Amino acid sequence: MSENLTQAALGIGGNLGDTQQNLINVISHLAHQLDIEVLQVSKLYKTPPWGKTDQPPFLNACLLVETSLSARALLEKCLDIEQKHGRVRAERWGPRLVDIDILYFGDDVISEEGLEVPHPRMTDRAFVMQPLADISPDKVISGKAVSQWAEDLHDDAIEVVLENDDWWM
Ligand code: A4P
Ligand code: MG
Repeated sequence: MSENLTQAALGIGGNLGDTQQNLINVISHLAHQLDIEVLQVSKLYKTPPWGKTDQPPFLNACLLVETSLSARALLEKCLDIEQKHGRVRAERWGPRLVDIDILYFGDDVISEEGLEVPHPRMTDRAFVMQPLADISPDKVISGKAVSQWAEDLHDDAIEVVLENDDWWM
C-alpha cells in the first residue's frame, strides 16, 4: 500500500451483551481488512452513558487506522461491520451492541448526506476525547488539540478498564 493513504480515527463503543468481546471482534475484523491497517488502539474505558442516561455504562475505545479507502468507503465498511456484529438500530443515543464512528479522516471536512467528518458531536464527549488522547493527542479538532479537549471535558467517572495497548489482540 503506497497510494494515497489516510490516517483516520475511529471511535467504538457499546453497552449490551459481552461488550468487551464485541469490541475485540470489531477491532480484529477491521484489522483483517486488506485496505485498513490498525496503527494503534487506545486503552479500554468504562464510561457513564451520555445523552440518554438511564441505560447501562458503556465500554469505549478509539483506534488510529491508515487506509487507502475514501471516507465514504470506510464508513460503508464500518456500517457493514456494525451489522455483522449485531447492532440493532433503535432509539437515538440508546443501548447498542457496538457503534463505530469516524471521528476524523486526515484533515478532511465532509458534510454530506449520511457522512459528517470530523464527527460533529465528538467535541461534546469525554468518552471520545479521553480515549482519543491516548492515540492522537496532538491532532487539532475545531481549533484545539485533542489532549486539551480531553483535559477540558475530563470526567472523573470515566475509568480505565484495560491499559495494555494489546488488550484487543
Ligand atoms: N454518520 C454521519 N457521520 C458519521 C460519522 N462521522 N461516523 C451517519 C459514523 N456515522 C456517521 O449513526 C447514524 C448514521 O450517522 C450512520 O448511518 C451514518 O450514515 P448512529 O451511530 O446511529 O447515530 P449518530 O447520528 O452517529 O449519532 P451519534 O452522535 O454517533 O450517537 P450515537 O452513535 O447514537 O450515540 N455514551 C457513552 N458513554 N458511550 C457511547 O459510546 N454512544 C451513544 C450512541 C450514546 N451515549 C453514549 C455512547
Ligand atoms: Mg454513531
